[in-house]
Amino acid sequence: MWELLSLLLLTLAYFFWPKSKIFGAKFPKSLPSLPLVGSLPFLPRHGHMHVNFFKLQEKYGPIYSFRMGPTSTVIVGHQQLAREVLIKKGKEFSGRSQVETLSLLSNKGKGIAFADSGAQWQLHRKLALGTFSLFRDGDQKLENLICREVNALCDFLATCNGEDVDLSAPVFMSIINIISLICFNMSFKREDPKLKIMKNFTEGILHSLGKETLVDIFPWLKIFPNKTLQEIKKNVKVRDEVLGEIIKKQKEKFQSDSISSLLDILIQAQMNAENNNRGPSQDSSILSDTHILATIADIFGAGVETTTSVVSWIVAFLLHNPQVKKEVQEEIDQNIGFNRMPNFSDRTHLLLLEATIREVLRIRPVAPVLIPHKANTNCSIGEFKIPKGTQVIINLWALHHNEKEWHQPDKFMPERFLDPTKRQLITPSLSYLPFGAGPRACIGEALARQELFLIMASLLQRFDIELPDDGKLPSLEGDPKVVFLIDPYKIKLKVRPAWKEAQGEESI
Ligand code: STR
Repeated sequence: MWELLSLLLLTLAYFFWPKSKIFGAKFPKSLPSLPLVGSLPFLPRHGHMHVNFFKLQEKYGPIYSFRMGPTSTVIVGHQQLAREVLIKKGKEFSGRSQVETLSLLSNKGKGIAFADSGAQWQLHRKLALGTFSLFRDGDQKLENLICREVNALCDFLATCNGEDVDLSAPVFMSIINIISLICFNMSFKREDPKLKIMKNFTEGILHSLGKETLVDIFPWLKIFPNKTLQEIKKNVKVRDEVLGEIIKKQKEKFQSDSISSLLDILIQAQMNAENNNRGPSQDSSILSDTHILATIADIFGAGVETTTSVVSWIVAFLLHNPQVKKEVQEEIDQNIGFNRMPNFSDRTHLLLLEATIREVLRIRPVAPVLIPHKANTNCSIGEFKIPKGTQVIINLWALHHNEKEWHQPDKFMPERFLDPTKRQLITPSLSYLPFGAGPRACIGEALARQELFLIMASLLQRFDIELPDDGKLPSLEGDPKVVFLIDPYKIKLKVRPAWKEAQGEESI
């Protein structure tokens, strides 16, 4: 019986083994594949996916393909080809395929991050990008909002002086407040029970999304009960209730002459679309309340999870590299001192801190394979033909760890982003795209960079960051979900004597 089955599989494999010549002269070289299951049996099952894809480049080159169930996927692991996909042919490759888990999360492809390219995605992306112009100057200036929250964060952390703490929880609360101010023009008190609920559902979504789930490969499996899908559904339901309630409350307060948040912008667009002279316009069907909720949920999730995780990575790398930590602190002491808070223009002086942030984004990118793209039309990458509907994955990990571009890529070396005199920041290689690029580039890059800089500068100005009582260093291995998370760890924060002294002098 088994012999027969093996023989059958081998015969089938022979006929279905991708033969590039048959497939049309130039499709990227493919991993072996079997009928129905595709290349699944030939994909490494252990270790991190982005690392496995990177290793496969040794055998298959910088661009190759595999089949998963019914679709072909192309993996790109070189900066020149990646730039062609993301920037030069950004429009052609701006599609997203609808997989079951992401479809649950985005309410069938609504919102921005997981929406397929089209009028709805374009409009919501434009409105979300436009929101940042509300926070350019005046009372609502983004930098001031962030500084206020960071100051509150530091005040809170000072109450944990000398204790072992998991930094990510308090940081998460502050980042939620910043994103709430942008989305709703409101913030939460640290003890508000809603914050805990938000932390739970965001973490729940993130953890269930990253699990290896066959459902995304074989969509028809969804007819069987599936624990992961149940878990996502449960968390999405709580999320929609919590955000829905806030949206409802804020909507009642809406005044068209004072637009001050992403929600206001979305409501205004919705009203304009509905009150169009010629009756509801085309836009009104893509600006329903559920569309608004989906966009807010995207910005919320993206704004919170990413920055919180990067702060944890930076602190972990500083603990592993105490010399860098010391030098960054000296830089802060010399350029800012202890009598004022850091601001964003200090970025031109705190070069080692800025280089450290850039290096962490290189060595542990937030999204090591970005979010898969899809070809909207028949097009090409380099010399290869890519048929419409093909999934294209950019392996950012491969770009950031290319030995030809980066000297000792696995080593943490912030100084690679500085010129030899250490007086200027440099871009040492084009093989670096921590925020992606092109029409799908991260919307929150400017926000993230300000948050990371101001949080790290303020923390290091005020505290010494040390190992916890058990002396355990955080693991730098990481846990790649949709966001490349770091395993939870504890640290000890101690208010710096020099800072205390300066505060004392001030109050005299
Ligand atoms: C985090 C968990 C959550 O509650 C909602 C979202 C939706 C948007 C996602 C976000 C997630 C994870 C990080 C993403 C973001 C959109 C862009 C961002 C994937 C799943 C990145 O590309 C890093």
